Amino acid sequence: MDKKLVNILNQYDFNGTIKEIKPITVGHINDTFVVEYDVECKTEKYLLQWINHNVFKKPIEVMENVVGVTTHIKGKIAEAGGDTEREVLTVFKTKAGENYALAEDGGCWRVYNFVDNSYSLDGVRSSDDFKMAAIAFGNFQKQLADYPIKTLKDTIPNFHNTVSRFNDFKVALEENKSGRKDEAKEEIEFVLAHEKDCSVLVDMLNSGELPLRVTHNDTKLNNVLFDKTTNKPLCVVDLDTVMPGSSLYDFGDSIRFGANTGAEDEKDLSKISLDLDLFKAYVEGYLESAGDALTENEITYLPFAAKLLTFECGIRFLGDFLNGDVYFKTEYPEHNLVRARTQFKLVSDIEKKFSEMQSIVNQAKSRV
Ligand code: GN1
Ligand code: MG
Repeated sequence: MDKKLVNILNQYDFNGTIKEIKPITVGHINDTFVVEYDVECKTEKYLLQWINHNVFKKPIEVMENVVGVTTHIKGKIAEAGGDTEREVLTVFKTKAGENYALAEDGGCWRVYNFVDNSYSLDGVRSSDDFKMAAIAFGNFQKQLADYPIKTLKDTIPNFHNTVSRFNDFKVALEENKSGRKDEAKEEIEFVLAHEKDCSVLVDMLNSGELPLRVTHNDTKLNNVLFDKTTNKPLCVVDLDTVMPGSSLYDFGDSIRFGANTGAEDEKDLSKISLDLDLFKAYVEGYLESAGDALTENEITYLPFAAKLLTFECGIRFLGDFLNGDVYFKTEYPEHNLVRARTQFKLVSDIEKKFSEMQSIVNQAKSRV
């Protein structure tokens, strides 16, 4: 067993003896392990995670946000008579009373409860799944509507500020650290031709035309846990990027990932498109759960947000390809370029279907 991991776990007072520490692949940033303890005749499981400090420069502030938010949500679940063990994550404290454990190399680790009898989806099985994910994220936003937003730390400043993302991209292009910019000529052109889109939501947030809200900021479908028995959503996970933002960020990122007919890293671009039925299912679920709390602009700009968040993710992937794959985990050298291509193909398809998307939103809105 890895001595470093055992030393981290020894900072907690969990019962029993460690039976196994299994790495699992979730997400492109942190390292995650499922830990099994033998406790008398039973096995108890925990989720151990390293917070990638190259991405989260202040992991302790990330943990302050996560604990604040999960504690707040737990209160709401208790009020509603729900299951506070399964409908929200729990962060365990170390023997020293901290929400994180530091490894000898300075790395910051945390332990969550392992939500048993649950699963996540990398792709939807039906539009019902996607509608349920929309309800889960809509509820998440509602549960945090009265969270003291000023106490949240901006753990990755300008995370969804697309103007600043665009500027970062231009720096990556100029520096061309990987020397690979000629491999991505078409994609670079695509990015530069879309500059004017970048400031739309940022400007509206700055002028107050869009309200600042507590947002999740990483609303991929696989960040919703479903219950194995009921197949209903249980809870929203991956709370590292909870920060002040626009509700449109969460909506757009959900569509980017979940309403794509192909995977985020599909090489065959003919498989990439926006599934309008899935878009409709998500819009309906989202407006059903959060619609009454949203402003007119937050509804009107839903189709645009789907396009913008997809574009933003594409420029982040392409920027990382140019920088030499220093941010996202990759499995092969062109992985980030492949990911960027899927995002830009999806943006183009959204542009073609934009008026249909607007009609879907208008229809769903009239029912709120
Ligand atoms: C990263 O690690 P993961 O997969 O949850 C990234 C998101 C991107 C996503 C693209 C902190 O999320 O912003 O949308 O990859 N998270 C961070 O799949 O940058
Ligand atoms: Mg994440």
